[in-house]
Amino acid sequence: MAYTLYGAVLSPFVRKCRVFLAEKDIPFDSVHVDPGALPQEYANLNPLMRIPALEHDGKRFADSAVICQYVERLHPEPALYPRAAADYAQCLWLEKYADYELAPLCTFGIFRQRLIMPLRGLPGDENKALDAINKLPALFDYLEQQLGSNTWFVNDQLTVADIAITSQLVNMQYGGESLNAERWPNLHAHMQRMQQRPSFSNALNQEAVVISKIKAHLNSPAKPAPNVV
Ligand SMILES: N[C@@H](CCC(=O)N[C@@H](CS)C(=O)NCC(=O)O)C(=O)O
Repeated sequence: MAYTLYGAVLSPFVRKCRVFLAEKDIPFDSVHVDPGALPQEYANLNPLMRIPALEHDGKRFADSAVICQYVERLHPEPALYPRAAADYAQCLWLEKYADYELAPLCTFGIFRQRLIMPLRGLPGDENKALDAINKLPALFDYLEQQLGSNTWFVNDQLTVADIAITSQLVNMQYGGESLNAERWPNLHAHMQRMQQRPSFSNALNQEAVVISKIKAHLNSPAKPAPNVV
């Protein structure tokens, strides 16, 4: 039975699910929904009116973390959650850290204020972006220390935590900020490693088209705004 993922390609939570499914080599249909203009019926998929949502086998699920866990149960290999209890908990913790600590800064603080608000013809709040930029180093210090010289964050195996963290950092980059490789060398190398995987690079290639249309529109509003954010 096919999977249908509802969302917009530049959402870090949608990207997390797309990369997760790609890592497991699971085909899925994408249905574009604009998080800024969700139709009322979308409440049947997610009463909180947020993306992503998943439809599979007549069932509907909301929230990227729930979606990834559901898919993992049905397709346990390759495992994207560690088996051992402590590693599993650490993986969930870092995924949560990405979704609830990085996201308000990288995505809602920087990306949304600098790209999405202007795209919608609204003024972005640059003070909010600057506040996020001031707060992020403490979070990067923590992640740098958690990663150490390991390849992946938990048990040196690729997990949903790696995908979730890089997904948020990508939105920060779209907002014009980059991770300082000298200050956070391990985290920077991890981000490069993650982005070079086919699962991630395919997603980013698809997104690059949208990003360049947004930039073209913001530089010259006569050019059409993409409707796929
Ligand atoms: N915890 C949720 C967060 C989802 C989320 O906040 N999505 C944003 C887009 S990046 C959204 O739908 N925002 C619409 C809104 O809040 O009105 C998840 O992991 O799926």
